[in-house]
Amino acid sequence: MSARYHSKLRIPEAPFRPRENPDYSFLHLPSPEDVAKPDCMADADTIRQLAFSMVRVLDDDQNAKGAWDPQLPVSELLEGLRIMTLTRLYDDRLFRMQRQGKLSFYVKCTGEEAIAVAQAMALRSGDMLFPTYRQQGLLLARGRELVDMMCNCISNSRDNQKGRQLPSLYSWKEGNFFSVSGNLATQFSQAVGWAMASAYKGEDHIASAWVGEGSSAEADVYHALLFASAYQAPVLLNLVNNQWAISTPQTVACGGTTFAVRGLGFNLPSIRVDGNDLLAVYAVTRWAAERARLGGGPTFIELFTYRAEGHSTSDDPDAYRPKDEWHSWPLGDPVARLKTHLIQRQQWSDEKQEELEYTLTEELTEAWGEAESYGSLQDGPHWPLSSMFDDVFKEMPAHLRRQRHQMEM
Ligand SMILES: Cc1ncc(C[n+]2csc(CCOP(=O)(O)OP(=O)(O)O)c2C)c(N)n1
Repeated sequence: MSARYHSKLRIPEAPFRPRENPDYSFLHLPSPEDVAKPDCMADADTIRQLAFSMVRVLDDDQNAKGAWDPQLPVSELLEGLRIMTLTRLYDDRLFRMQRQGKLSFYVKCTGEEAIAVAQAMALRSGDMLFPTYRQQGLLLARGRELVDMMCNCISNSRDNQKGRQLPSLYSWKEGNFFSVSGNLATQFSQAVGWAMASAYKGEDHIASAWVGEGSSAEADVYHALLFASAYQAPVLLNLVNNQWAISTPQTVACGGTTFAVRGLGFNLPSIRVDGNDLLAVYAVTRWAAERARLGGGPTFIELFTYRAEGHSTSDDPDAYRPKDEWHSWPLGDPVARLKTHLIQRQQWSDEKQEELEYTLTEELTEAWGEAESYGSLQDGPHWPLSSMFDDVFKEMPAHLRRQRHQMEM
């Protein structure tokens, strides 16, 4: 036995734990002007640096700078702010309803609103979305009725999933929003398959999938990257790094570098972007969508953000991270940042934001009242139990017919 060799195990840790003072100054955040914007058909190998750096547009003072500025018209920025604000207020309302016993469960996306909203704005309505449970902003941006989303969460008679899904796991066929799966990471392979079919048929629709950084430890993600790369499928593969997978810090799934670099091993253009900057997320998504539509294949995108609240209504983040750590997050609050940007351009004001929040709150109150008119969690009406046998097989097999009959007896 040699005394000179000692293997060493690194135990991945969170940067800060409860009662510590979070200080994220160790993060390297380039200024928007430091990151070049390549042509969207650039060879993946020539733009490797984008996987290590970070695309930003809004600087620390919320001025738009640099080559990635998408130069969106003010009307679109205001619409982005409106939908992000609606997403936050919708989450707050449904969270409160859960605490009052009117929902069984809920997942907020607080702090991450810019991702879904900007990406929905940058994609076309015919593009197919394969989301996680934290992209409710996609639905709101695509115009899903609030009442329908709420009925989905209450599991009442108007729930389009007939009470079979956990609240927050939405599905909206007409909006090209694929059913959210409780089995994490399955959507990555599904999106690649859908995109391959779209290209095979010669269509110009592309697919976009999202996965959390924790779920990116699942092998499904790498099957998807391989197929996307081998077949050059027109798909956007978005990894949302919100720092936490319930109580597991991102260091466990990461391996000490950026998540974006994973795409490089598959020869995919791989870009890391400030996920709390609506302009930057929009610009990167447009770049990748344009590439996919022009036949340039997939792009792997790491959206760098922070999960501001608990994982879900079943979680207490104060048990594993400093209280209010979000306020120390150097990339700030996406809603406040866009609001400040627009105020500085004299296109918005605090008073207008207050007015907007008031109007949206009224809309939410009205929608909740209407949603409960289709049934409440406590009193129903709910879908009949026997309906669980429907929609599984085109023609119901004999053994299921027998089981349904037994249930109805
Ligand atoms: C295949 C699978 N493994 C584990 C779980 C349990 N689970 C649900 S959410 C979650 C954390 C996911 O974290 P992350 O992917 O980082 O996404 P986030 O919730 O932070 O958006 C886990 C482990 C699951 N639903 N499916």
